[in-house]
Amino acid sequence: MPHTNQQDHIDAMLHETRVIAPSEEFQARARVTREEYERRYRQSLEHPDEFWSEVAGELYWMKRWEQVLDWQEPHAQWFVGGQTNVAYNALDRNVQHGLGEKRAIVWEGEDGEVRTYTYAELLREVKKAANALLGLGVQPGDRVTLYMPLIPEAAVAMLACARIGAVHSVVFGGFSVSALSDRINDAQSKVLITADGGYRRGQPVPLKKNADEAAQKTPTLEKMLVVRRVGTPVDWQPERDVWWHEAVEAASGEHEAAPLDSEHPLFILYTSGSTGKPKGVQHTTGGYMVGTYLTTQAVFDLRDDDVYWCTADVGWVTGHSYSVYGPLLNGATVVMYEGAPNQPDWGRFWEIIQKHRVTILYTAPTAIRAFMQHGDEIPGRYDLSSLRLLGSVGEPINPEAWMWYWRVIGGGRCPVVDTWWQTETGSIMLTTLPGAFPSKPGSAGLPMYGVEPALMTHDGEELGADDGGLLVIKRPWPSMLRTVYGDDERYRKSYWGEIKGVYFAGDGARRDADGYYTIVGRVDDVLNVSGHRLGTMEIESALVAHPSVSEAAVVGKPDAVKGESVVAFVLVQDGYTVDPTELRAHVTREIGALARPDAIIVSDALPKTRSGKIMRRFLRQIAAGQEIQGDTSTLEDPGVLERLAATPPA
Ligand code: 6R9
Repeated sequence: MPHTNQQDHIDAMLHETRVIAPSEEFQARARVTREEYERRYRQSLEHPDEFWSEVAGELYWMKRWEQVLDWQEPHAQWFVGGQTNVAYNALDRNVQHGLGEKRAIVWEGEDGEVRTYTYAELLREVKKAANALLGLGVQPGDRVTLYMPLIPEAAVAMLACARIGAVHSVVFGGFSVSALSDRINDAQSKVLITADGGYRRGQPVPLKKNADEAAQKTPTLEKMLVVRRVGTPVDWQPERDVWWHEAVEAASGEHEAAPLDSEHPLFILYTSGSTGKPKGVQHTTGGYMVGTYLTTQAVFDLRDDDVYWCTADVGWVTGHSYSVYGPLLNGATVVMYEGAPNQPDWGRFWEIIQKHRVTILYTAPTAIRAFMQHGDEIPGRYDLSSLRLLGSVGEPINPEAWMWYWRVIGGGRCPVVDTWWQTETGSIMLTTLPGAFPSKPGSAGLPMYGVEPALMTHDGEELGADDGGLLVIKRPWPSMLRTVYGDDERYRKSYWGEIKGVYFAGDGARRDADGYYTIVGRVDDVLNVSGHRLGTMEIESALVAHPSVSEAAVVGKPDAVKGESVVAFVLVQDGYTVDPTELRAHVTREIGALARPDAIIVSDALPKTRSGKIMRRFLRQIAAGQEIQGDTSTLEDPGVLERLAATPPA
């Protein structure tokens, strides 16, 4: 079994035997029955061309593909020769099918403001925004960085890019100035779309101010398009800055979606890996569209009258695939909420569900555990009877949180779909289709159509049922990443080079006799803090960039709410003292508050092998307050472990 940071979760899972079947009523109406899944799953593996042609054929193509898949490992091209446009399929196509008056986005600001866009209105906004971008000189293939709050303009901006063939790169609004400028520079973006600010826990976050600072270090950036959201004063560079409302208002409402090659890049999204700087995961048009369209429909059992709410910010892949593209491609009504779950109090989500009659809720285990900590009484005050399906994503969900979600939020009536996937996979890979199969709390479940998973050793030896191993995917799928932007070598090495001939996910998993997969966590140096991916290396680099730190090692510590918390071991630079408060502020400046260490342990040495490799395994044990286990004889100075264990964290 690979090591993971989530021993408690594994222990809980090993003893978990509960099976929760969907109600008769849910099963009777389910979009996908067990027979249907089994038939289509088999078809997707045995006759993939036929299967994927059927699915892609439900969408509109300006030119039909000539070949479904061209696989030159590790490079895939899907729907080769086809031309389409994701924004056209999400908007124009739905309007043509009579959904013009249907609500596309129901948005609620943290301050309580509500705005609604029908499909026809959203289409008009996107056409205008597309023209505004063209007016700023954006060409097909150009990169446009978005640094925005979760407001409708964020979705409009993404769709406008997709409409003209510009490649969006969304940077989460919680990231720092330097994280933003690094990502703009890596993508060589020409335009940055931002806002004066966005609300988070009642306070406006100064996005434009951060963007201005970042822009001092980004030579490729020509224009900044700024949405007025909070109305705070901002600095203005008239030759560079353009107000969104002025440019979009003035732009024409006529625009024909560009026919784009199926493999035309759609977006880049940066995510953390085990080494080096964040990777620009690149997705393309046709395959991503087909993957998100199909999975949203099947996994969420989507129907015409659903009110669908995925709580993810567009700064993460879940916000791309399941707050914007997947549901809009299916003509769904999407709820969007700008702010924090506890603003003004822990009832906010339930109030939104009650108010907008939400039927499908998709959120992260970290949020569920935080709600759980505040008791059953708060959700009990709201009418949650509109809900019919719940989803979970981002990290392993512990069985207790699963049961609470199912019982307290779902009233024991709503199936819970636990969905495993990654920035790199583009769409959901493993889940328990609601209505088709019973759920096993804590276990993601079965592969989606076209997904062929396996468990392997590092040497590529395939393991049987109930053996824990490395999770791999044995064949390409349409919404898979195509490369790491600007670094194809890294793409080859990280994903298709770890184990020969298969996609290496970086997660450890087990499989039971029914074929259900249970994810036990990352097997590399990637942390999952509140469902957000962070590389230990990234945080270490930020720490050693501070003058008081000469060396740093970062590990995760199991956390009841966040899944993992960040623990930093630091060595002091001669002549300095470490000020933990200042160091935390420094990491916040370098990366963002999400990477701030919860505990800092200042030491005179780190446990290293004679060859100088830091033994993080021991640091994890110390961080968790456990007894040291394992062979310490390879350490240069085994005594360091005792000293570290005796040092109180700051
Ligand atoms: C979609 C998303 C990917 C990593 C992944 C895994 C963890 C995501 C999970 C899950 C267990 C689930 N993960 N969903 N672990 N059960 N249902 O979160 O993408 O931010 O790239 O993170 O998150 O470790 O490898 P991303």
